[in-house]
Amino acid sequence: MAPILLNCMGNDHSEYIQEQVQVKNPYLDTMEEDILYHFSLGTKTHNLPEMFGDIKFVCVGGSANRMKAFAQFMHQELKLTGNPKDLQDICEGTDRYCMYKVGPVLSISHGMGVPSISIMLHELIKLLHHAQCRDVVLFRLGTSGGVGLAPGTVVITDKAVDYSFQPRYEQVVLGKVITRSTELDKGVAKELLQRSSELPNLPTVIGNTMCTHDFYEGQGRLDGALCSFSHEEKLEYLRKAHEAGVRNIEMESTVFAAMSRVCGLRAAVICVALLDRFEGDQITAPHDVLVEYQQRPQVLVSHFIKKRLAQAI
Ligand code: R2B
Ligand code: URA
Repeated sequence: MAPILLNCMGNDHSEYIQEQVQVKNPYLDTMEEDILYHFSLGTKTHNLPEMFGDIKFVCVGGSANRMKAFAQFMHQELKLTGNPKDLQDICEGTDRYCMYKVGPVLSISHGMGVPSISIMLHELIKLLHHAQCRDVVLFRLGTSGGVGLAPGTVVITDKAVDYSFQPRYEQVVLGKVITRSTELDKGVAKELLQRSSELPNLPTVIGNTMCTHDFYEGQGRLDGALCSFSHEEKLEYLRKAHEAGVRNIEMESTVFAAMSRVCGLRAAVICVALLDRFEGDQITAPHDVLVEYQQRPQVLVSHFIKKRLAQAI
Protein backbone atom coordinates (compact mmCIF):
# COMPACT_ATOMS: atom_id res chain seq x y z
CA MET A 1 0.00 0.00 0.00
CA ALA A 2 1.35 3.45 -0.88
CA PRO A 3 2.07 5.63 2.15
CA ILE A 4 -0.28 8.58 2.64
CA LEU A 5 1.33 11.99 3.15
CA LEU A 6 -0.20 14.04 5.91
CA ASN A 7 0.63 17.53 7.04
CA CYS A 8 1.83 17.87 10.58
CA MET A 9 2.05 21.12 12.55
CA GLY A 10 5.07 22.21 14.57
CA ASN A 11 8.51 20.70 14.69
CA ASP A 12 7.77 17.28 13.27
CA HIS A 13 7.09 18.46 9.70
CA SER A 14 5.15 16.08 7.47
CA GLU A 15 4.62 12.48 8.41
CA TYR A 16 3.92 9.33 6.47
CA ILE A 17 1.28 7.09 7.91
CA GLN A 18 2.79 3.68 7.17
CA GLU A 19 1.66 0.20 7.87
CA GLN A 20 4.55 -0.38 10.27
CA VAL A 21 4.81 1.44 13.60
CA GLN A 22 7.61 4.00 13.37
CA VAL A 23 9.91 5.08 16.13
CA LYS A 24 11.46 8.51 15.60
CA ASN A 25 14.80 7.98 17.31
CA PRO A 26 17.99 7.12 15.36
CA TYR A 27 19.73 6.05 18.58
CA LEU A 28 17.43 3.06 19.02
CA ASP A 29 19.03 1.20 16.10
CA THR A 30 22.45 1.50 17.70
CA MET A 31 21.35 -0.10 21.00
CA GLU A 32 22.24 -3.73 21.58
CA GLU A 33 19.36 -4.18 23.95
CA ASP A 34 16.25 -2.12 24.72
CA ILE A 35 14.83 -2.55 28.21
CA LEU A 36 11.19 -1.45 28.45
CA TYR A 37 11.64 -0.78 32.13
CA HIS A 38 8.06 0.16 33.11
CA PHE A 39 6.66 -2.92 31.33
CA SER A 40 9.30 -5.24 32.77
CA LEU A 41 10.02 -6.46 29.21
CA GLY A 42 13.12 -6.26 27.00
CA THR A 43 14.46 -7.14 23.56
CA LYS A 44 17.00 -9.62 24.96
CA THR A 45 14.86 -11.19 27.65
CA HIS A 46 11.68 -11.56 25.60
CA ASN A 47 10.90 -12.60 22.01
CA LEU A 48 8.76 -9.54 21.25
CA PRO A 49 7.86 -10.46 17.61
CA GLU A 50 6.66 -13.87 18.81
CA MET A 51 4.77 -12.45 21.79
CA PHE A 52 3.19 -9.44 20.07
CA GLY A 53 3.69 -9.67 16.28
CA ASP A 54 -0.02 -10.36 15.58
CA ILE A 55 -1.36 -7.35 17.53
CA LYS A 56 -3.78 -5.22 15.46
CA PHE A 57 -5.68 -3.29 18.15
CA VAL A 58 -4.23 -1.67 21.25
CA CYS A 59 -6.70 -0.39 23.86
CA VAL A 60 -5.40 1.75 26.69
CA GLY A 61 -7.18 3.19 29.72
CA GLY A 62 -6.32 4.71 33.08
CA SER A 63 -7.29 2.05 35.57
CA ALA A 64 -5.59 -1.36 35.91
CA ASN A 65 -8.83 -3.06 37.04
CA ARG A 66 -10.81 -1.57 34.17
CA MET A 67 -8.26 -2.72 31.57
CA LYS A 68 -8.24 -6.23 33.06
CA ALA A 69 -12.06 -6.28 32.89
CA PHE A 70 -11.87 -5.05 29.29
CA ALA A 71 -9.46 -7.87 28.37
CA GLN A 72 -11.82 -10.43 29.95
CA PHE A 73 -14.79 -8.88 28.12
CA MET A 74 -12.88 -8.97 24.78
CA HIS A 75 -11.99 -12.62 25.43
CA GLN A 76 -15.71 -13.44 25.67
CA GLU A 77 -16.67 -11.26 22.72
CA LEU A 78 -14.02 -12.87 20.48
CA LYS A 79 -15.18 -16.31 21.68
CA LEU A 80 -11.61 -17.39 22.42
CA THR A 81 -10.91 -20.73 24.09
CA GLY A 82 -9.98 -20.93 27.77
CA ASN A 83 -11.26 -19.11 30.81
CA PRO A 84 -11.05 -15.29 30.66
CA LYS A 85 -10.38 -15.35 34.42
CA ASP A 86 -7.05 -17.07 33.69
CA LEU A 87 -5.68 -14.15 31.62
CA GLN A 88 -2.15 -13.34 32.81
CA ASP A 89 -0.78 -9.82 33.34
CA ILE A 90 2.20 -9.66 30.92
CA CYS A 91 3.68 -6.86 33.05
CA GLU A 92 3.40 -8.79 36.32
CA GLY A 93 7.08 -8.00 37.03
CA THR A 94 6.03 -4.40 37.75
CA ASP A 95 2.97 -2.68 39.21
CA ARG A 96 3.41 0.48 37.10
CA TYR A 97 1.13 -0.71 34.30
CA CYS A 98 -0.84 -3.87 33.55
CA MET A 99 -1.02 -5.54 30.11
CA TYR A 100 -3.23 -8.35 28.78
CA LYS A 101 -3.17 -9.95 25.32
CA VAL A 102 -6.40 -11.32 23.91
CA GLY A 103 -5.85 -12.62 20.37
CA PRO A 104 -4.99 -9.56 18.24
CA VAL A 105 -6.01 -7.14 21.03
CA LEU A 106 -3.68 -5.69 23.66
CA SER A 107 -5.23 -4.05 26.75
CA ILE A 108 -2.95 -1.81 28.82
CA SER A 109 -3.43 0.57 31.75
CA HIS A 110 -1.72 3.97 31.72
CA GLY A 111 -2.50 5.63 35.06
CA MET A 112 -3.68 9.21 35.39
CA GLY A 113 -2.33 12.24 33.59
CA VAL A 114 0.05 13.16 30.78
CA PRO A 115 3.35 12.12 32.43
CA SER A 116 2.03 8.64 33.25
CA ILE A 117 0.51 7.92 29.83
CA SER A 118 3.52 9.41 28.04
CA ILE A 119 5.96 6.95 29.67
CA MET A 120 3.64 4.09 28.76
CA LEU A 121 3.31 5.32 25.15
CA HIS A 122 7.09 5.57 24.63
CA GLU A 123 7.46 1.95 25.70
CA LEU A 124 4.33 0.76 23.86
CA ILE A 125 5.43 2.34 20.56
CA LYS A 126 8.90 0.79 20.93
CA LEU A 127 7.29 -2.55 21.80
CA LEU A 128 5.10 -2.48 18.66
CA HIS A 129 8.15 -1.48 16.59
CA HIS A 130 10.41 -4.22 18.01
CA ALA A 131 7.58 -6.74 17.52
CA GLN A 132 7.25 -5.63 13.85
CA CYS A 133 3.51 -5.05 14.25
CA ARG A 134 1.67 -3.73 11.20
CA ASP A 135 -1.62 -1.85 10.66
CA VAL A 136 -2.25 -1.21 14.34
CA VAL A 137 -5.16 0.94 15.57
CA LEU A 138 -4.75 2.51 19.01
CA PHE A 139 -7.69 3.47 21.25
CA ARG A 140 -7.85 5.34 24.55
CA LEU A 141 -10.98 4.31 26.46
CA GLY A 142 -11.67 6.54 29.41
CA THR A 143 -13.85 8.67 31.61
CA SER A 144 -14.31 12.43 31.44
CA GLY A 145 -16.38 15.38 32.55
CA GLY A 146 -19.01 16.36 29.97
CA VAL A 147 -19.42 19.96 28.80
CA GLY A 148 -23.13 20.44 28.08
CA LEU A 149 -23.79 16.72 27.72
CA ALA A 150 -26.06 14.33 29.60
CA PRO A 151 -24.09 12.01 31.91
CA GLY A 152 -23.43 8.69 30.18
CA THR A 153 -22.85 10.26 26.75
CA VAL A 154 -19.84 8.81 24.92
CA VAL A 155 -17.55 11.34 23.26
CA ILE A 156 -15.38 10.33 20.30
CA THR A 157 -12.65 12.94 20.12
CA ASP A 158 -12.36 15.03 16.99
CA LYS A 159 -9.42 17.15 18.16
CA ALA A 160 -7.65 16.89 21.51
CA VAL A 161 -7.14 20.49 22.67
CA ASP A 162 -5.18 22.19 25.44
CA TYR A 163 -6.38 24.62 28.13
CA SER A 164 -6.70 27.39 25.51
CA PHE A 165 -8.68 25.11 23.16
CA GLN A 166 -5.79 24.75 20.68
CA PRO A 167 -5.14 21.37 19.03
CA ARG A 168 -1.56 21.12 20.23
CA TYR A 169 0.66 19.41 22.76
CA GLU A 170 3.65 21.27 24.16
CA GLN A 171 6.59 19.10 25.22
CA VAL A 172 9.62 20.63 26.93
CA VAL A 173 12.81 19.14 25.41
CA LEU A 174 16.24 20.34 26.57
CA GLY A 175 14.63 23.45 28.03
CA LYS A 176 12.76 24.36 24.84
CA VAL A 177 9.11 23.89 23.97
CA ILE A 178 8.30 21.59 21.03
CA THR A 179 4.73 21.86 19.74
CA ARG A 180 3.05 18.85 18.22
CA SER A 181 -0.30 18.53 16.47
CA THR A 182 -3.04 16.58 18.26
CA GLU A 183 -5.37 15.74 15.39
CA LEU A 184 -6.67 12.21 15.51
CA ASP A 185 -7.63 9.84 12.71
CA LYS A 186 -10.90 11.16 11.24
CA GLY A 187 -11.68 7.89 9.45
CA VAL A 188 -11.54 5.83 12.65
CA ALA A 189 -13.66 8.45 14.51
CA LYS A 190 -16.31 8.35 11.76
CA GLU A 191 -16.34 4.56 11.73
CA LEU A 192 -16.72 4.52 15.54
CA LEU A 193 -19.70 6.90 15.30
CA GLN A 194 -21.29 4.62 12.70
CA ARG A 195 -20.72 1.58 14.97
CA SER A 196 -22.26 3.43 17.95
CA SER A 197 -25.50 3.89 15.96
CA GLU A 198 -25.74 0.09 15.65
CA LEU A 199 -25.79 -0.37 19.44
CA PRO A 200 -28.67 0.21 21.88
CA ASN A 201 -28.31 2.67 24.79
CA LEU A 202 -25.10 4.25 23.54
CA PRO A 203 -25.65 8.01 23.11
CA THR A 204 -22.53 9.14 21.26
CA VAL A 205 -21.19 12.40 19.82
CA ILE A 206 -18.01 13.54 18.08
CA GLY A 207 -16.48 16.64 19.66
CA ASN A 208 -13.29 18.22 20.88
CA THR A 209 -11.75 16.95 24.11
CA MET A 210 -9.89 19.29 26.42
CA CYS A 211 -6.89 17.74 28.17
CA THR A 212 -5.76 19.31 31.45
CA HIS A 213 -2.88 18.68 33.84
CA ASP A 214 -5.11 18.65 36.90
CA PHE A 215 -8.54 17.30 37.88
CA TYR A 216 -9.51 20.19 40.21
CA GLU A 217 -8.44 23.80 39.50
CA GLY A 218 -7.14 22.78 36.05
CA GLN A 219 -10.66 21.65 35.08
CA GLY A 220 -12.32 24.66 36.73
CA ARG A 221 -13.65 22.73 39.74
CA LEU A 222 -14.86 24.59 42.79
CA ASP A 223 -14.40 21.57 45.10
CA GLY A 224 -10.61 21.09 45.30
CA ALA A 225 -8.38 21.88 48.28
CA LEU A 226 -7.53 25.11 46.44
CA CYS A 227 -9.83 27.35 44.40
CA SER A 228 -8.65 30.65 43.00
CA PHE A 229 -11.72 31.68 40.97
CA SER A 230 -15.46 32.29 41.34
CA HIS A 231 -18.43 30.17 40.28
CA GLU A 232 -19.23 32.74 37.57
CA GLU A 233 -15.63 32.59 36.23
CA LYS A 234 -15.85 28.80 36.09
CA LEU A 235 -19.09 28.92 34.07
CA GLU A 236 -17.62 31.55 31.73
CA TYR A 237 -14.61 29.29 31.00
CA LEU A 238 -16.85 26.27 30.36
CA ARG A 239 -19.04 28.40 28.04
CA LYS A 240 -15.93 29.44 26.06
CA ALA A 241 -14.79 25.82 25.91
CA HIS A 242 -18.22 24.77 24.62
CA GLU A 243 -18.14 27.52 21.95
CA ALA A 244 -14.73 26.15 20.84
CA GLY A 245 -16.33 22.74 20.28
CA VAL A 246 -15.18 21.16 23.54
CA ARG A 247 -17.61 18.46 24.69
CA ASN A 248 -15.58 16.79 27.41
CA ILE A 249 -12.53 17.20 29.68
CA GLU A 250 -9.97 14.58 30.64
CA MET A 251 -6.24 14.32 31.32
CA GLU A 252 -4.35 12.34 28.65
CA SER A 253 -5.70 12.97 25.15
CA THR A 254 -3.25 15.59 23.85
CA VAL A 255 -0.05 13.60 24.39
CA PHE A 256 -1.84 10.43 23.27
CA ALA A 257 -2.88 12.08 19.99
CA ALA A 258 0.48 13.79 19.43
CA MET A 259 2.66 10.73 19.98
CA SER A 260 0.40 8.43 17.92
CA ARG A 261 0.42 10.86 15.03
CA VAL A 262 4.19 11.31 14.92
CA CYS A 263 4.71 7.53 14.96
CA GLY A 264 2.18 6.78 12.21
CA LEU A 265 -0.38 5.08 14.43
CA ARG A 266 -4.07 5.52 13.66
CA ALA A 267 -5.60 6.53 16.97
CA ALA A 268 -8.93 7.41 18.58
CA VAL A 269 -10.07 8.64 22.01
CA ILE A 270 -13.42 7.41 23.34
CA CYS A 271 -14.45 8.69 26.77
CA VAL A 272 -17.75 8.56 28.60
CA ALA A 273 -18.94 11.71 30.39
CA LEU A 274 -19.58 10.95 34.07
CA LEU A 275 -21.33 14.26 34.74
CA ASP A 276 -22.22 17.57 33.07
CA ARG A 277 -19.73 20.14 34.35
CA PHE A 278 -22.29 22.95 33.85
CA GLU A 279 -24.35 21.19 36.53
CA GLY A 280 -21.63 20.55 39.11
CA ASP A 281 -18.20 19.23 39.98
CA GLN A 282 -18.70 16.22 42.25
CA ILE A 283 -19.30 12.80 40.73
CA THR A 284 -22.52 11.83 42.48
CA ALA A 285 -23.96 9.04 40.31
CA PRO A 286 -24.37 5.72 42.18
CA HIS A 287 -21.61 3.11 41.85
CA ASP A 288 -23.62 0.75 39.61
CA VAL A 289 -24.49 3.62 37.25
CA LEU A 290 -20.82 4.65 37.02
CA VAL A 291 -19.81 1.04 36.32
CA GLU A 292 -22.31 0.85 33.46
CA TYR A 293 -21.15 4.23 32.06
CA GLN A 294 -17.52 3.06 32.09
CA GLN A 295 -18.47 -0.04 30.10
CA ARG A 296 -19.86 2.08 27.25
CA PRO A 297 -16.51 2.92 25.55
CA GLN A 298 -15.57 -0.77 25.96
CA VAL A 299 -18.79 -1.98 24.31
CA LEU A 300 -18.29 0.44 21.41
CA VAL A 301 -14.62 -0.44 20.82
CA SER A 302 -15.32 -4.15 21.12
CA HIS A 303 -18.08 -3.82 18.46
CA PHE A 304 -15.67 -1.86 16.20
CA ILE A 305 -12.97 -4.53 16.58
CA LYS A 306 -15.36 -7.41 15.91
CA LYS A 307 -16.64 -5.69 12.73
CA ARG A 308 -13.08 -5.02 11.53
CA LEU A 309 -12.08 -8.64 12.17
CA ALA A 310 -15.18 -9.94 10.36
CA GLN A 311 -14.37 -7.69 7.36
CA ALA A 312 -10.78 -9.02 7.28
CA ILE A 313 -11.90 -12.65 6.77
C1 R2B B 1 -10.15 10.77 33.43
O1 R2B B 1 -10.34 10.35 34.69
C2 R2B B 1 -9.11 10.48 35.43
C3 R2B B 1 -9.32 11.45 36.56
O2 R2B B 1 -10.34 11.02 37.40
C4 R2B B 1 -8.07 10.90 34.41
O3 R2B B 1 -7.12 9.90 34.17
C5 R2B B 1 -8.87 11.10 33.21
O4 R2B B 1 -8.33 11.45 32.05
N1 URA C 1 -12.17 12.52 34.51
C1 URA C 1 -11.76 13.80 34.41
O1 URA C 1 -10.60 14.08 34.07
N2 URA C 1 -12.65 14.77 34.68
C2 URA C 1 -13.90 14.51 35.07
O2 URA C 1 -14.66 15.45 35.35
C3 URA C 1 -14.32 13.17 35.18
C4 URA C 1 -13.42 12.19 34.90
